[in-house]
Amino acid sequence: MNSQQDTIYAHVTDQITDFQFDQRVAGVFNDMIRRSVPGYAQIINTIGDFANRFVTPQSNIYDLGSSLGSATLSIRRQIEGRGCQIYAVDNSQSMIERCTENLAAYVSDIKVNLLCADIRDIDIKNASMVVLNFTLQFLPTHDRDALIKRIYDGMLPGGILVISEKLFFEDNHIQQLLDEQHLDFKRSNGYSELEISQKRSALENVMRPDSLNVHQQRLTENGFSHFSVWFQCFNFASMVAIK
Ligand code: GEK
Repeated sequence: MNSQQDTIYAHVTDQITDFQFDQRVAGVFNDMIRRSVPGYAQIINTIGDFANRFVTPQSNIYDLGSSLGSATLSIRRQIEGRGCQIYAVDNSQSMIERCTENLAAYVSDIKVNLLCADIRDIDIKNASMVVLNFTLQFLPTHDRDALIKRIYDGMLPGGILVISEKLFFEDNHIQQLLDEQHLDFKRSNGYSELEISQKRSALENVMRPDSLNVHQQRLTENGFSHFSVWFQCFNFASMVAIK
Protein backbone atom coordinates (compact mmCIF):
# COMPACT_ATOMS: atom_id res chain seq x y z
CA MET A 1 0.00 0.00 0.00
CA ASN A 2 1.46 3.36 -0.94
CA SER A 3 1.76 5.99 1.76
CA GLN A 4 3.70 9.15 2.33
CA GLN A 5 5.61 9.94 5.49
CA ASP A 6 3.54 11.48 8.28
CA THR A 7 4.83 15.01 8.95
CA ILE A 8 1.42 16.50 9.88
CA TYR A 9 2.51 17.75 13.31
CA ALA A 10 6.19 18.39 12.44
CA HIS A 11 5.89 22.18 12.41
CA VAL A 12 4.74 24.54 15.15
CA THR A 13 1.01 25.19 14.77
CA ASP A 14 -0.58 28.23 16.46
CA GLN A 15 -3.85 26.56 17.21
CA ILE A 16 -4.13 22.78 17.42
CA THR A 17 -7.59 21.73 16.25
CA ASP A 18 -9.28 18.41 17.03
CA PHE A 19 -7.87 15.48 15.08
CA GLN A 20 -9.87 14.57 11.96
CA PHE A 21 -9.60 11.71 9.49
CA ASP A 22 -9.36 14.11 6.56
CA GLN A 23 -7.55 13.96 3.23
CA ARG A 24 -4.19 14.86 4.77
CA VAL A 25 -4.43 12.08 7.37
CA ALA A 26 -5.70 9.54 4.81
CA GLY A 27 -2.66 10.31 2.63
CA VAL A 28 -0.15 9.41 5.35
CA PHE A 29 -2.27 7.00 7.39
CA ASN A 30 -0.27 3.83 6.77
CA ASP A 31 2.93 5.46 7.92
CA MET A 32 1.17 7.16 10.86
CA ILE A 33 -0.46 4.04 12.29
CA ARG A 34 2.63 1.83 11.89
CA ARG A 35 4.86 4.38 13.65
CA SER A 36 2.27 5.13 16.38
CA VAL A 37 0.66 1.81 17.29
CA PRO A 38 2.98 -0.92 18.62
CA GLY A 39 2.08 -4.31 17.18
CA TYR A 40 -0.13 -2.95 14.41
CA ALA A 41 1.31 -5.24 11.69
CA GLN A 42 1.00 -8.32 13.86
CA ILE A 43 -2.57 -7.44 14.78
CA ILE A 44 -3.51 -7.02 11.12
CA ASN A 45 -1.96 -10.41 10.22
CA THR A 46 -3.63 -12.17 13.14
CA ILE A 47 -7.04 -10.73 12.21
CA GLY A 48 -6.59 -12.66 8.95
CA ASP A 49 -5.75 -15.84 10.89
CA PHE A 50 -8.86 -15.38 13.07
CA ALA A 51 -10.92 -14.97 9.90
CA ASN A 52 -9.57 -18.26 8.60
CA ARG A 53 -10.67 -19.99 11.83
CA PHE A 54 -14.03 -18.33 12.45
CA VAL A 55 -15.58 -17.19 9.17
CA THR A 56 -18.33 -19.58 8.11
CA PRO A 57 -19.62 -20.09 4.53
CA GLN A 58 -22.18 -17.56 3.21
CA SER A 59 -21.79 -15.30 6.28
CA ASN A 60 -20.96 -11.60 6.56
CA ILE A 61 -17.84 -9.96 7.97
CA TYR A 62 -17.82 -6.37 9.22
CA ASP A 63 -14.70 -4.19 9.39
CA LEU A 64 -15.94 -1.14 11.34
CA GLY A 65 -13.74 1.95 10.95
CA SER A 66 -11.91 0.33 8.06
CA SER A 67 -9.63 3.29 7.17
CA LEU A 68 -7.47 2.19 4.22
CA GLY A 69 -8.71 -1.42 4.34
CA SER A 70 -5.73 -3.20 5.95
CA ALA A 71 -7.88 -5.50 8.10
CA THR A 72 -10.32 -6.11 5.24
CA LEU A 73 -7.46 -7.13 2.92
CA SER A 74 -5.97 -9.42 5.57
CA ILE A 75 -9.36 -11.10 6.07
CA ARG A 76 -10.15 -11.33 2.37
CA ARG A 77 -6.92 -13.17 1.62
CA GLN A 78 -7.89 -15.94 4.07
CA ILE A 79 -11.51 -16.65 3.14
CA GLU A 80 -11.49 -17.16 -0.63
CA GLY A 81 -14.19 -19.51 -1.87
CA ARG A 82 -16.47 -19.30 1.19
CA GLY A 83 -19.19 -17.24 -0.52
CA CYS A 84 -18.96 -14.47 2.10
CA GLN A 85 -19.31 -10.71 1.85
CA ILE A 86 -17.26 -8.14 3.73
CA TYR A 87 -18.76 -4.82 4.80
CA ALA A 88 -15.98 -2.25 5.30
CA VAL A 89 -17.41 0.88 6.91
CA ASP A 90 -15.84 4.28 7.57
CA ASN A 91 -17.36 7.74 7.85
CA SER A 92 -14.34 9.50 6.34
CA GLN A 93 -14.84 10.07 2.61
CA SER A 94 -11.07 10.49 2.17
CA MET A 95 -10.40 7.09 3.76
CA ILE A 96 -13.09 5.45 1.61
CA GLU A 97 -11.58 6.88 -1.59
CA ARG A 98 -8.11 5.57 -0.81
CA CYS A 99 -9.48 2.29 0.45
CA THR A 100 -11.30 1.79 -2.88
CA GLU A 101 -7.95 2.03 -4.69
CA ASN A 102 -6.22 -0.34 -2.25
CA LEU A 103 -8.91 -3.00 -2.62
CA ALA A 104 -8.92 -2.71 -6.41
CA ALA A 105 -5.20 -3.53 -6.49
CA TYR A 106 -5.88 -7.19 -5.55
CA VAL A 107 -8.08 -9.81 -7.21
CA SER A 108 -10.53 -11.80 -5.08
CA ASP A 109 -13.83 -13.68 -5.36
CA ILE A 110 -14.97 -12.10 -2.07
CA LYS A 111 -17.21 -9.08 -2.50
CA VAL A 112 -16.33 -6.04 -0.38
CA ASN A 113 -19.13 -3.52 0.19
CA LEU A 114 -17.38 -0.29 1.04
CA LEU A 115 -19.74 2.02 2.91
CA CYS A 116 -19.16 5.66 3.78
CA ALA A 117 -21.35 5.65 6.88
CA ASP A 118 -21.37 6.01 10.63
CA ILE A 119 -20.84 2.62 12.26
CA ARG A 120 -23.62 3.53 14.72
CA ASP A 121 -26.16 3.56 11.86
CA ILE A 122 -25.45 0.41 9.88
CA ASP A 123 -27.35 -2.84 9.91
CA ILE A 124 -25.37 -5.82 11.21
CA LYS A 125 -26.64 -9.29 10.35
CA ASN A 126 -25.49 -12.86 9.72
CA ALA A 127 -21.98 -11.96 10.96
CA SER A 128 -19.40 -14.63 11.73
CA MET A 129 -16.75 -11.96 12.34
CA VAL A 130 -16.77 -8.29 13.35
CA VAL A 131 -13.63 -6.16 13.64
CA LEU A 132 -13.26 -2.90 15.56
CA ASN A 133 -9.54 -2.33 15.03
CA PHE A 134 -8.76 0.89 16.97
CA THR A 135 -12.18 2.40 16.20
CA LEU A 136 -14.34 2.07 19.34
CA GLN A 137 -12.06 4.54 21.18
CA PHE A 138 -13.24 7.30 18.80
CA LEU A 139 -16.95 6.90 19.61
CA PRO A 140 -18.48 9.02 22.38
CA THR A 141 -18.29 6.87 25.52
CA HIS A 142 -22.07 6.80 25.93
CA ASP A 143 -22.55 5.28 22.44
CA ARG A 144 -20.20 2.32 22.94
CA ASP A 145 -22.58 0.07 24.82
CA ALA A 146 -25.35 0.32 22.22
CA LEU A 147 -22.92 -0.47 19.40
CA ILE A 148 -21.61 -3.60 21.17
CA LYS A 149 -25.19 -4.74 21.76
CA ARG A 150 -26.11 -4.29 18.08
CA ILE A 151 -22.96 -6.16 17.05
CA TYR A 152 -23.83 -9.02 19.41
CA ASP A 153 -27.41 -9.19 18.12
CA GLY A 154 -26.19 -9.32 14.50
CA MET A 155 -23.66 -12.08 15.10
CA LEU A 156 -24.02 -15.81 14.54
CA PRO A 157 -23.45 -18.15 17.52
CA GLY A 158 -19.73 -18.95 17.67
CA GLY A 159 -18.84 -15.74 15.83
CA ILE A 160 -15.83 -13.63 16.82
CA LEU A 161 -15.52 -9.94 17.63
CA VAL A 162 -11.98 -8.53 17.56
CA ILE A 163 -11.53 -5.20 19.37
CA SER A 164 -8.16 -3.44 19.40
CA GLU A 165 -7.79 -0.32 21.52
CA LYS A 166 -5.44 1.97 23.34
CA LEU A 167 -6.01 1.21 27.03
CA PHE A 168 -6.44 3.41 30.06
CA PHE A 169 -5.06 2.06 33.37
CA GLU A 170 -6.74 2.77 36.69
CA ASP A 171 -3.39 2.32 38.46
CA ASN A 172 -1.66 5.65 37.97
CA HIS A 173 1.87 4.18 38.17
CA ILE A 174 1.13 1.68 35.45
CA GLN A 175 -0.61 4.34 33.36
CA GLN A 176 2.50 6.52 33.50
CA LEU A 177 4.92 3.67 32.88
CA LEU A 178 3.15 2.31 29.81
CA ASP A 179 2.48 5.78 28.48
CA GLU A 180 6.21 6.56 28.68
CA GLN A 181 7.06 3.28 26.96
CA HIS A 182 4.65 4.20 24.18
CA LEU A 183 6.23 7.65 23.80
CA ASP A 184 9.65 5.99 23.57
CA PHE A 185 8.25 3.75 20.84
CA LYS A 186 7.14 6.85 18.91
CA ARG A 187 10.49 8.56 19.48
CA SER A 188 12.34 5.50 18.22
CA ASN A 189 10.16 5.64 15.10
CA GLY A 190 11.36 9.17 14.36
CA TYR A 191 8.64 11.36 15.86
CA SER A 192 9.97 14.54 17.48
CA GLU A 193 8.84 15.89 20.87
CA LEU A 194 6.92 18.60 18.99
CA GLU A 195 5.09 16.08 16.82
CA ILE A 196 4.26 13.92 19.83
CA SER A 197 2.90 16.78 21.93
CA GLN A 198 0.91 18.45 19.12
CA LYS A 199 -0.67 15.12 18.10
CA ARG A 200 -1.51 14.46 21.75
CA SER A 201 -3.35 17.79 22.02
CA ALA A 202 -5.23 17.12 18.79
CA LEU A 203 -6.43 13.73 20.06
CA GLU A 204 -7.34 14.89 23.57
CA ASN A 205 -11.04 15.50 22.92
CA VAL A 206 -11.40 12.92 20.18
CA MET A 207 -10.00 9.65 21.53
CA ARG A 208 -11.03 8.40 24.96
CA PRO A 209 -9.55 5.04 25.95
CA ASP A 210 -11.41 2.70 28.31
CA SER A 211 -9.77 0.39 30.84
CA LEU A 212 -9.57 -3.34 30.24
CA ASN A 213 -12.16 -3.87 33.00
CA VAL A 214 -14.63 -1.59 31.26
CA HIS A 215 -14.17 -3.45 27.96
CA GLN A 216 -14.58 -6.85 29.57
CA GLN A 217 -17.65 -5.79 31.51
CA ARG A 218 -19.27 -4.23 28.44
CA LEU A 219 -18.71 -7.35 26.37
CA THR A 220 -19.90 -9.84 28.97
CA GLU A 221 -22.92 -7.73 29.98
CA ASN A 222 -23.97 -7.62 26.35
CA GLY A 223 -23.92 -11.39 26.10
CA PHE A 224 -20.50 -12.52 24.86
CA SER A 225 -19.65 -15.92 26.37
CA HIS A 226 -15.85 -15.82 26.06
CA PHE A 227 -13.39 -12.95 26.40
CA SER A 228 -9.62 -12.55 26.40
CA VAL A 229 -6.84 -10.18 25.56
CA TRP A 230 -4.81 -12.00 22.90
CA PHE A 231 -2.19 -9.26 22.35
CA GLN A 232 -0.77 -6.42 24.40
CA CYS A 233 2.19 -4.12 23.94
CA PHE A 234 2.45 -1.25 26.43
CA ASN A 235 -0.92 0.53 26.50
CA PHE A 236 -2.23 -1.04 23.28
CA ALA A 237 -4.22 -4.25 23.30
CA SER A 238 -6.29 -6.45 21.07
CA MET A 239 -9.14 -8.47 22.55
CA VAL A 240 -11.39 -11.25 21.33
CA ALA A 241 -14.98 -11.90 22.35
CA ILE A 242 -16.88 -14.94 21.15
CA LYS A 243 -20.68 -15.23 21.00
C1 GEK B 1 -7.06 -0.31 10.52
N1 GEK B 1 -9.29 -0.18 11.49
O1 GEK B 1 -6.16 0.14 9.81
N2 GEK B 1 -18.23 5.68 12.00
C2 GEK B 1 -17.43 5.21 11.03
N3 GEK B 1 -16.09 5.32 11.05
C3 GEK B 1 -15.53 5.96 12.10
C4 GEK B 1 -16.31 6.49 13.15
C5 GEK B 1 -17.71 6.33 13.08
N4 GEK B 1 -18.52 6.80 14.04
N5 GEK B 1 -15.48 7.08 14.06
C6 GEK B 1 -14.22 6.92 13.58
N6 GEK B 1 -14.25 6.25 12.40
C7 GEK B 1 -8.22 0.58 10.88
C8 GEK B 1 -7.74 1.74 11.72
S1 GEK B 1 -8.48 4.25 12.61
C9 GEK B 1 -7.62 4.16 14.09
C10 GEK B 1 -8.87 2.53 12.32
C11 GEK B 1 -6.65 5.24 14.34
C12 GEK B 1 -13.12 5.83 11.56
C13 GEK B 1 -12.15 6.95 11.20
O2 GEK B 1 -12.57 7.67 10.07
C14 GEK B 1 -10.84 6.17 10.97
O3 GEK B 1 -10.66 5.82 9.62
C15 GEK B 1 -11.02 4.91 11.84
O4 GEK B 1 -12.36 4.92 12.32
C16 GEK B 1 -10.08 4.84 13.03
O5 GEK B 1 -7.06 -1.48 10.96
O6 GEK B 1 -6.48 6.15 13.53
O7 GEK B 1 -6.00 5.16 15.48
